[in-house]
Amino acid sequence: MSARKIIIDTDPGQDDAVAILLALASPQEIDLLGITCVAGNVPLALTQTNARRVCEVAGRPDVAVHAGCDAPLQRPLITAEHVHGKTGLDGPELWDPTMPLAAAHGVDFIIDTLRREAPGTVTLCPLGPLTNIAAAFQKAPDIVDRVQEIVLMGGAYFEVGNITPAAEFNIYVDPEAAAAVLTSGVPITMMPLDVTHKALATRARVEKIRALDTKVARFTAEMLDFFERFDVEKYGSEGGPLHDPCVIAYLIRPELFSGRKINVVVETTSELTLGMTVADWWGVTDRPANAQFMGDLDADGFFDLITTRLAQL
Ligand SMILES: [Ca+2]
Repeated sequence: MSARKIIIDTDPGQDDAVAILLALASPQEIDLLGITCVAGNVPLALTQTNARRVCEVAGRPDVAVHAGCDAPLQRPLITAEHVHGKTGLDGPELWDPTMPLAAAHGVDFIIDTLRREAPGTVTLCPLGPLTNIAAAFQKAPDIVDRVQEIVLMGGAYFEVGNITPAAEFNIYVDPEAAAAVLTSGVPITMMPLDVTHKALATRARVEKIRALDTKVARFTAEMLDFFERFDVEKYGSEGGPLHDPCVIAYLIRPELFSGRKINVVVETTSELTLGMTVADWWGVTDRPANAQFMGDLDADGFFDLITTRLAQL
């Protein structure tokens, strides 16, 4: 089997960083065509800088990192420095990246790539608000049918919200973009909080990564040391959830995950539940399924995969 071509669309973010590292460490399964950055966890100037830092840590300054949209489609940006720190990548000692930012706008890179590659051969992997993806579909409707699949981190149902009582952060920041993507007709797999909250970076799991004693492993462990503080205080869990790497792990080992093909609709008008992913888990409507909505994962298998792959960088 040849490696699957993907574009990672991201707002790093410590968990985004681990997702990028996992992709770069898995060339047999994943052909990373490029990275597009979006405003989300922190503003765009920081997310594109952080994405380049992550590529440099991995020894891959050749990866094309593009800056995309700096604000949601219709709303002011909401950020999450309270989770990720003021840089978005707090934890390790940071530096100014020397690899250049690619010239093209992230939205144009998505459009051009989908037009250039054979139809049905490029998977989009959004790890932040869905602004860039929705903007690309809006600007170039001809590319929608050419997408193989969208595998995204976002949404929540039984786990309810992490930015409001009803909504998960990525969907809440740009609900109009999320609604556009979910009604696009592209095959979609979602990693909601229901699954990512089971991917806990416990102390023992972080120490296993640190014990690899490589540059990438130390960088990752230091990020996770910082990242866990917020969630342990908030949820009393044993470690921070590694949300975004679920997307990449699914592409490598889908059997680690289980879920249902169901209908998912994004709330875009209610003040109370804005950005909620209304997931018809029990099939109580006759609305057609539009997403594979994940609910569970083999957390030990997931961390084994991350640890063995990071060892190869
Ligand atoms: Ca993210």
